[in-house]
Amino acid sequence: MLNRRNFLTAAVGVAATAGLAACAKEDGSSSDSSGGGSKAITLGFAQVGSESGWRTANTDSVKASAKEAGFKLQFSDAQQKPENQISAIRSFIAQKVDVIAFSPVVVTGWDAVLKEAQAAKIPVVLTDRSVDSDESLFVTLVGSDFTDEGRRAAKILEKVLEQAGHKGKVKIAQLEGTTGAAPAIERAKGFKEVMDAEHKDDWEIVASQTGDFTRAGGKQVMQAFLQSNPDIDVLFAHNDDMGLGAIQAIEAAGKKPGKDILIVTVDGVKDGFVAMSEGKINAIVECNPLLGPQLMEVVKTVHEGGKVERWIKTEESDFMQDQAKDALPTRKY
Ligand code: GZL
Repeated sequence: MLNRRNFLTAAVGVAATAGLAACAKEDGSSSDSSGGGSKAITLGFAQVGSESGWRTANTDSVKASAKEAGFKLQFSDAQQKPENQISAIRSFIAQKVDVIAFSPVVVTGWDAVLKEAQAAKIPVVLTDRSVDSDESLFVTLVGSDFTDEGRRAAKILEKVLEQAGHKGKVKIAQLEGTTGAAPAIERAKGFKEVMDAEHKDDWEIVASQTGDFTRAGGKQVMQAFLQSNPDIDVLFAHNDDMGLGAIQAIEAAGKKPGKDILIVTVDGVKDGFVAMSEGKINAIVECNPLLGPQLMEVVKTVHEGGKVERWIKTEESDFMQDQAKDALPTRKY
């Protein structure tokens, strides 16, 4: 697993230093600020899929930023299947793209295809999710610290429990993200770190299962949770979409989401904020999907042989229910 703490973290400074000097022309070709013509950079991007509101916002950001940068974008949607991403990367290699970027569905199984890209002298940039591969096989990761998001979820749950006046034991159900995906592994790890350190005697995870980051998955698994654990106090969902699906199951069971079952989710998509403003989600840990601008800066710098930090971290914050209404109009995704 990529140990993010081994990497220097960088503010968005790489964006300031590299700067997108190229200005895009209508035909997608670009010229640098010195006015000299140059062939447009071709970027091969293998996206996870379209499983959640976060992913849609991430795809929109990548496409808009590539256009803005004047890059030629070859985009593929893997429908959450790692094998589809591997085929897409192989086709990018065959097309001799300048740079490959992808958000790996899961952390394992990438060594062979990354070695093929290395042999073809095509730099690979990870965006959003990391891989459990040799770090020499990719240039950098542009994305969030998921372990810290898990810690933040546990810390904000402390505030939610206090505000709700909850006393005594806390029975927690956990809706995990896609099995084997970095955000699922690391959010669970961060949440458990805080639990083990500060809530050994009062918090207990009574049920934990993947809902695959989708609303349908969240609803289906929550239905099962409620049958086997009617006395759940809290739901921790690894993304808003599974939380929104779970809300449907909770209401169908005659319970009040946000009251009978306190809910903490991760992402911060608009629908999550709407649910929070309606009192159905108690807190959201933001995970910023708008990685496009940072990614394109990195692609340009890498293509020009420049140096980038090993991890370009995204800035994000956390929101309690009473902040939802004011924050909604300002949300960008
Ligand atoms: C996190 C991203 C996750 C989101 C989900 O960076 O990989 O995948 O939290 C999305 O909404 O499906």
